[in-house]
Amino acid sequence: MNPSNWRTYLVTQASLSGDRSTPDIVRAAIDGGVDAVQLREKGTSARSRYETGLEVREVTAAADVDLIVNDRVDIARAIDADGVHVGQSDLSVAVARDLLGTDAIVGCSTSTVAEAREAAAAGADYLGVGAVYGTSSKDVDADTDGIGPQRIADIADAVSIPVVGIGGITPANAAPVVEAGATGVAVISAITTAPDPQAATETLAAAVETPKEVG
Ligand code: TZP
Ligand code: MG
Repeated sequence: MNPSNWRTYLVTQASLSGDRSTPDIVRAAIDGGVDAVQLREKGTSARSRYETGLEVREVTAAADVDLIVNDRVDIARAIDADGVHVGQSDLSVAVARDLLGTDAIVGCSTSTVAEAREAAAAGADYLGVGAVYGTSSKDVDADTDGIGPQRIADIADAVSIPVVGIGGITPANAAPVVEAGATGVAVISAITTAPDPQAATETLAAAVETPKEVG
């Protein structure tokens, strides 16, 4: 698939999955219609990320769902992921592209218009923009304040690649993110901590698909 078709994007985090494994959460999200999965798993070793990644690759490949690896180009290669997602302190978009080749999907985290323009110029295929709303999922010890949907609009206006909103997004507040110009939304907790991750994915997908009310 192409990032411009991503409406719902699951970012994995085993520490928030309760007694379910990351592949269990991914399977449920796929059954709920998720379009892309990012293997993130902060706080785990490279070996464990690789092993979980192999399982997640099998599940996503069978369903034809895109798999992206956070930060680590080597793990993306090792598990034959569709691409990598780099942040402002990771390998650059250009280096990731060099290492993975033209067919790979390279995404980049940005929170300002300047960062967004730079990532797009360097050849990113999509941007993760956030944190849109406050969230405690990014750093375990700190709440990240939100940049708000207006920043999504500013960035979507400034670049011509897909923009995926991330950070504190739930079915209740997802609509303003896509109305601001995001092509999709990425979530950790809205799916991962849900009692029924499949139903949570369906609800999120419906919130993103629901057209703006007119009149
Ligand atoms: N990047 C910006 S906010 C965030 C990441 C990885 C965390 C998103 O998690 P949640 O639980 O959907 O707020
Ligand atoms: Mg990173």
